[in-house]
Amino acid sequence: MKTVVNDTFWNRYKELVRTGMIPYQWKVLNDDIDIKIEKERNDASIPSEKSHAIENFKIAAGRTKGEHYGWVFQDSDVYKWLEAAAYTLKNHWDDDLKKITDEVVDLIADAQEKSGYLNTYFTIMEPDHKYKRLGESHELYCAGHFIEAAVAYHQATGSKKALDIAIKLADHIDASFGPEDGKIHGCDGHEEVEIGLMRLYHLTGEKRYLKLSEYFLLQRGQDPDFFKRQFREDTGKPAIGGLYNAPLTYFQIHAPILEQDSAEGHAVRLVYMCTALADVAASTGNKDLEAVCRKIWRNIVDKRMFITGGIGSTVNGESFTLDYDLPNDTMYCETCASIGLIFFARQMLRLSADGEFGDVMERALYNTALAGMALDGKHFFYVNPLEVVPEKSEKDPTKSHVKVVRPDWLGCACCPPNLARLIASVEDYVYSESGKDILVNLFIKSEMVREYEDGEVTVRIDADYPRSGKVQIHVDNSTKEAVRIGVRVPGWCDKAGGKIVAGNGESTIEDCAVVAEKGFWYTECSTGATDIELELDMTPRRWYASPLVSEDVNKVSIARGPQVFCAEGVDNGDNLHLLMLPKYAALKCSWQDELLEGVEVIEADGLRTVAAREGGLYRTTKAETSEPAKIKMIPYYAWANRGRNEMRVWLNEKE
Ligand code: FUB
Ligand code: ZN
Repeated sequence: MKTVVNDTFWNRYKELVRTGMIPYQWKVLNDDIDIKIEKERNDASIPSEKSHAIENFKIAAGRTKGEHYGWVFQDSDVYKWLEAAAYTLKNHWDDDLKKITDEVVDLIADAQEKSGYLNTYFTIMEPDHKYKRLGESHELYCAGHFIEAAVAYHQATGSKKALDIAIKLADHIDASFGPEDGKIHGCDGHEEVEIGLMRLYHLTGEKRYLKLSEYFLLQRGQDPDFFKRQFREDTGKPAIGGLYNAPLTYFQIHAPILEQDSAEGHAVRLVYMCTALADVAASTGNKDLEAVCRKIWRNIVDKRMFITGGIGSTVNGESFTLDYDLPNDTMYCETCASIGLIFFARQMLRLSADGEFGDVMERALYNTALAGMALDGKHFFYVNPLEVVPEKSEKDPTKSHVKVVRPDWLGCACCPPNLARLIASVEDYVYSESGKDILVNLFIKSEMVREYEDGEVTVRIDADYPRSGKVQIHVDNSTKEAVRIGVRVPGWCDKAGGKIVAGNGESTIEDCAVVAEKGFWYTECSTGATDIELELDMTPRRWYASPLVSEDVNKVSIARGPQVFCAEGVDNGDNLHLLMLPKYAALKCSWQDELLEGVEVIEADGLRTVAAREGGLYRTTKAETSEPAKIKMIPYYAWANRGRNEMRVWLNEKE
């Protein structure tokens, strides 16, 4: 499948990655820019003087002298950047960028040890402690990111340079880990290598990589004391303080993976684990692994996901907590966690064509993932709140992780380059294959070509989504047989219509020419051209949380299409908790070209509680009155682009 995106909304982002994020991040990784790097929360031990990521490679490569600086997983910032650059090159060749990426690959090659081992922290600081503290070391996590980058780089440039390093690294890992005697019987504290190995398997067809990925997954929970035992036995100095006190759930090792049925622990780790698990399940047909994916998926989507597609309810261990625990103002909702959820959803679509996977992918993409970055592409959130009062973030230590304005960069910079690689490869999420069927998952203006033995099928989406709900899909089938196109009908849309125009005439989408199955409308497209038109009702909708979410009782959230909206102080004044949106107030939409690079705005006649002057902090009577207030909302992803101010996704509702 080859897809090219040509979309108003996404082209702006892709251009931002190409012209803004990639050059900016390159400078940051080289410490070649005057910016303020913020600690992600009040914790003096967080390294935030500089990035030093490229310098670490230079030292490991023997080109310069010095000590490693930064998190033990600092290398992964470079790898994710390289992966984003590779996708960008694929879409938009650029000799200058190619030259830089080539140099980076050469540097990485020099930093790789003869054995194939690759990790600057351990090469520089603890050469005798490799693979000896896997609970914290992130060695395999970094390896996974490099392998992913190398595959992308090879696919974009045709060069084998990075791939050779990746194969050497993967083979070194394969020789070091596994069930055989003499190998380490363990896995990494942070899942990721499993994803990288699967990508290498898909590219090379080498089954060893698939087996190794599966081994690492199945190893989770088999020996729950493994990380602590390694730590007790190793004499090296801890690279991440306190990690060994984390509960087993943090690492998803509390139970053998086949017995896990809920989303536990560190949210990014969990979704990365599930991404690989679903990939292995889809690639091998292993129904037991698939069942685990489905159970964890259900738990996330039914009980542990914020309306914005954010996951992770607490800063403590950046983790899930319990069902229905979705606090709007202390949550974590790390950008990387939503990105990981998108990866997971994409793999689930390989397991079955169920529109819900596309729904969640879209929710996470258009809300939390994009909110992770400012509209200028140079400021980033790590944590994505649904409710913010700036003073509370500044003065309440339990909210120190909830930033109010996106920093230039973060001590732990996992999110910015993760976002760059996601946006740079967004075309990979638009369509997917389900047997012979082609699925349209996202409504991004694009063209996709899929080759068959006797011809090809081209699918062209014409849309201005999410601004408009009108989606036109043109299919050209040059093969001899009919091909089914499944178009996702979003779960958020209760009114969808459309029509199909094929060689044999026109029919409405309700006709029997279209089969509805699990959130997809299927059309048989015979040889020749077929036009499918989908009309999604973009009227803003009121959404309510399950009453079991205590935080959201009597509150309402507004969404238009896939976009969740929020109210900001700059439009509505302070004390957003005093605003009330009447249950039947009309929600008026208008497109505002000049605002926030062009956004839909939703306005409503609401009310604001006027606090009674009399009475102290506590009263026996409710003497408050209310006054009319215009409520103005913008899409959540665009919040915090107009300075420090309050923000709220869930508003009080007035019956
Ligand atoms: O541990 C590596 C990355 O740093 C994780 O994925 C993020 O959650 C952050 O903890
Ligand atoms: Zn992150």
